[in-house]
Amino acid sequence: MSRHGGKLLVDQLVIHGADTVFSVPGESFLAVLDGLYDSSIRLITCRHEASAANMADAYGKLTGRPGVAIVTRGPGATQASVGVHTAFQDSTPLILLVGQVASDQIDREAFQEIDYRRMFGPMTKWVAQIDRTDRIPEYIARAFTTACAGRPGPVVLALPEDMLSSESDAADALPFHIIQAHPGRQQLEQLRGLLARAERPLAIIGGAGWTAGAARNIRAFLEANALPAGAAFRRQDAIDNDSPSYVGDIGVGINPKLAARVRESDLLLVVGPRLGEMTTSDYKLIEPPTPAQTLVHVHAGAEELGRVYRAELPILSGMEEFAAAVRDVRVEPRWHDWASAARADYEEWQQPGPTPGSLDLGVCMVQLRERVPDAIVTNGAGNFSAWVHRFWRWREYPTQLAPTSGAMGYGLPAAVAAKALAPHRTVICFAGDGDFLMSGQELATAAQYNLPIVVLVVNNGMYGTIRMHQERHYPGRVVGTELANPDFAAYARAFDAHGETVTQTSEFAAALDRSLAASTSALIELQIDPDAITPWTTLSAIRANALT
Ligand SMILES: Cc1ncc(C[n+]2csc(CCOP(=O)(O)OP(=O)(O)O)c2C)c(N)n1
Ligand SMILES: [Mg+2]
Repeated sequence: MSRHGGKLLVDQLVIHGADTVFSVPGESFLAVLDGLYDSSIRLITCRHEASAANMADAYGKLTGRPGVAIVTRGPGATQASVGVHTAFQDSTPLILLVGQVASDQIDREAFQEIDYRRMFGPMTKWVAQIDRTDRIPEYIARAFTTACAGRPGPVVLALPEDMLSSESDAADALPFHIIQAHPGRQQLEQLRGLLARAERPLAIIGGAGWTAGAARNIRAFLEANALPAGAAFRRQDAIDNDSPSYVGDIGVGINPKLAARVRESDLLLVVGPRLGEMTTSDYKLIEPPTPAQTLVHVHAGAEELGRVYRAELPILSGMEEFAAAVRDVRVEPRWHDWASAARADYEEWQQPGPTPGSLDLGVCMVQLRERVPDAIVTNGAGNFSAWVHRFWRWREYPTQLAPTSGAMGYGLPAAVAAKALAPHRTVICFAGDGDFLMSGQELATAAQYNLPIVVLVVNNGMYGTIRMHQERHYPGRVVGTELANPDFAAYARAFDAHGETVTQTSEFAAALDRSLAASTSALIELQIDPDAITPWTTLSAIRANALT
């Protein structure tokens, strides 16, 4: 059977299980679009390539299978690169397909030409160019395999135009397999021995590669052994936050009492996270290269084990494989008091405290939790997300879509992708006023594909995170961080969405109910006091502190 390269490529995507593709079209890959024309794949056309790539990242986080984005040459690829970087830092399986100039023009700096190997090299697991139509099945199969094997991550494939339009009678590939290691029996025995000798053990759960089943298994193991467990930065859904074992997030804005417990613990059982800068409070919470605590580090990528931290017991394993194996490991816990005190600290930490201004975000979060406890929650970057990390409760995997890379503009496209994949779930996107306008135009995509989401824009009139750092390091010298904002509710209405503006805590619940009842997307602008810079301190206190 002879097919053009675009059709051959789309057929391979279908074989490997892709059901949705995110794109901004380009004349460089017309043959792929033609292949999509009568395929089973749903094509979601976005308003910006960053969003297409971020949607593909969200797809990868939600399904554990590569999200696929297709973008055009130079301008498309450069715009999409933020999503590739996020997928790399977040260990998300992602495949970015990029148009490339025709092979007889290559290396002339032809129109929009880039050498993708050089451009994407440091932020992908693999980047290649498919030069022969008949090798498309081989390259696409390898892309899926590589994106998911071990530590997941992004793959970029460049597609020269003439390679796509040429015909080939190449045969299809077989569906790919997800390749993960299992923990050895001896390692589990060693783990049991280390736990049995511990007095103040603490687990840190996070990283990529979790599934709902793995989350249940790890919870069963933690609860059966009365083990307290924190969540790594923006990985708060791998353990049910209602579990008596869950003790809070170990990331930016960590509960100081939890930070003290990490330091005091004598055994750290780290399952999944890399132990990056955000989870280790700039590598100060846990000492590199040899932590004070006995470290058991379970990770899916061999190259991550021993990269920064020397573990007493490194275990190379996928999360599903480890969680299934550890589920029945039992020790006699000697740390009931330690564990219940850690949980009590968390419960206390989740109570909103006093905050400046008439709108208390902490109280809004609690009301939101009561109304839509099972929502999928997304966010980008900014101080507003500290309220999400602290006050939301994730109860099920996967329900958190947030960039550990700290990329602004992630939340809205992630929410659109989540709604496309889980149309019956409530999807809530948190954004800052700065964060939101980096991808606000995707409200058009939500409208076009009838994917109603609820966006909460926390408006403090500034790039608050940077202002906070400014006040800390150069107090009173405010520059480059102020924002003059549009009327966000009116902006939403321009996209046929429901728009609300809330300035008082007491107005929030009703505005939320109206938004949840809307048949379209909805946006609630939450105007907060700019002094309320985090849930635990104020801008004025930071400045005063810096001046003394
Ligand atoms: C794409 C990108 N650009 C810049 C930054 C640096 N940055 C981090 S947080 C932030 C401010 C976010 O402002 P906003 O969304 O209004 O949230 P706030 O901190 O005010 O709550 C900036 C500029 C970033 N993380 N990502
Ligand atoms: Mg702001």
